[in-house]
Amino acid sequence: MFDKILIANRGEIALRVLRACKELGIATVAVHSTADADAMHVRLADESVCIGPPPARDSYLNIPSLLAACEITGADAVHPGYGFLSENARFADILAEHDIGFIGPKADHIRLMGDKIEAKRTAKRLGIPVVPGSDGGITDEEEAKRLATRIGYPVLIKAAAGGGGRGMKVARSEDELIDAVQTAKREAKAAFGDDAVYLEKFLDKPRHIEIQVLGDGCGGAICLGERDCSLQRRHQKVWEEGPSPALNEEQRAQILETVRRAMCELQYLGAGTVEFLYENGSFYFIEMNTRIQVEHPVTEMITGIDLVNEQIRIAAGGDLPVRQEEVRLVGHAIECRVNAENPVTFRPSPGRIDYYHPPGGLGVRVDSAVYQGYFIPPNYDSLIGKLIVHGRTRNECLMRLRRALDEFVVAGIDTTLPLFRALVRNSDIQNGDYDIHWLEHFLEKPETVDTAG
Ligand code: MV4
Repeated sequence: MFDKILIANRGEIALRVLRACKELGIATVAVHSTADADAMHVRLADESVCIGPPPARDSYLNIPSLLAACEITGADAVHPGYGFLSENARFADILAEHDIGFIGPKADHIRLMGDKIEAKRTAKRLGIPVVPGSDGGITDEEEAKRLATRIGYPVLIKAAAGGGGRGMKVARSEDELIDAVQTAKREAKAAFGDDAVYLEKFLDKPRHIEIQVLGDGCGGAICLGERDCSLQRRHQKVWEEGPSPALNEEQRAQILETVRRAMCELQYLGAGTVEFLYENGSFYFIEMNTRIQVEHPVTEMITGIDLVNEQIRIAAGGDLPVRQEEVRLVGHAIECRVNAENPVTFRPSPGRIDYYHPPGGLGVRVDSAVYQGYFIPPNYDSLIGKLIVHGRTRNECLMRLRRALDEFVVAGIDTTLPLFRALVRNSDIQNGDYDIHWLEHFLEKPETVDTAG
C-alpha cells in the first residue's frame, strides 16, 4: 500500500479523496493555489504545498510544480480527482518515470479513450453497441454524403479530440453536410489542434445512461450499476440518479454483462465509466471516461462500495472488492449538484458564505468543502457541494430529497438550490419521464424556479 498520497485537486473531490486516505491510514499531501490557501482540503491534510498562482494552468495543471511537491514531501502516489490532470496520459507517464504511482487507469487506456474515434472503434471491437456512423474518421466528402444518406438525416459531426459536447455540428440535410464537416474540422483544429472528425446518426430524444466499472487490470472487472445523467444544461450535469427510471431488470442485466465482458477483455484498471445514449430500448456507446466522476456517490449509495477507497487499493495492486455475483443494487439514490450560481441566469456567484447549514438525517449525504465564512474564489468551476440522498424506493428518495432541500441553507451567495426545489416537485421528474433535452425546455418556461426560498 502507498504511504503518502498527494491529492492533485481542490474543492469537494480533494476532501473526498482525503477521507478515503484517512480511512486507509495513508498520509496526505494537499496542494493549492494562492487563491485556495484557506480551503478545507488544505486544513485537513497532513501537509500542504502551495503550487502556484490562481489560474489553474499555473497551479493545478502545472506538472513541474506537482512533481516538485511530490519530491519535497516524499509522496509515493498521486490521486488526480476529476478534471485537471485526471485524463492526461502524459502526466500518468511522467509520474511512472519518477516512480510515483498514478491512482487511475493505465496511461495507454487514458490515451485510447481520449481519442473518441479510437474509443468507438475499440468499443465496437469489444462487442459494445455503438451509434451507427462512420467507421473511423471522415476523410472523403463524397463518402461522407453516401454514408449520411444511408444512415439517414439528421447526422452529427463530432471531433475525435472533443467529448462532453465540445466540437459537435448537426447536419439536417445533404445541403448542410459539407459545411458542417468543414466547420467542425476548422473548430476542432482551433480548439484541440486536431481536425479529425467522425459522423454519427443524430439521436432525437435519448437519455444519457452511464455504467460504473472497476477493473483489476489483469482481466477481472465488475459493473456497479448505472446512473441516469439526462438532466443537463449546456453539457453540465445537474441531477444524476441511479438506477435509471427508464430501465427494467432485464435491460440492465444485459448491458451490464456486455460492458463487464468488454472491460475484462480490455484489461481495464481502476474506476471508469462507459457512457451511452439510450433510445427506444437500445443502448448506443458514445464515450468512456477514465476517471472518478463527480456523480460517483450515486453508485456508492446503492452499492455500499467506496469507489475512491477501491481506486487506491487497486492502484496499489489490490484485488476487486467483490465478485460480480455479490454486487447488490439496493434502493435508489439522487445527486443534486449545488453550484454557486444564480438559479435563473446561471451567472457564477463567487463570494463569502455568510451562513451555512447543510441537511442531515438518514440517507442524506453532503459532499462539500465549504464552510461558514468561506470565500468562494472566482477562478474555478462553481460546484460548491453535492447533496446525495438515498431511499429504499425512488419515491422514498424523492420524499427525503424534498425534505433535505428544505433544510439546506446557504446564505451570502446565490446557489442552484431553488432549481432543485422546483425539480423535485415537478411531475415529469417524479415520474422519471425526461430525456437529455427536458431540462433546457423546462428552463425556457418563465417562472418555473421560485427564488424566494
Ligand atoms: C449525441 C447526441 C445525439 N446523437 N450523439 C453531447 C455530449 C457528448 N457526450 C455526446 N453528446 C450528444 N451526442 C448522437 N449520435 C446528443 C448529444 C447531446 C447530449 C448527450 C448527453 C447529455 C446531454 C446532451 C445534450 C445535448 C446533446
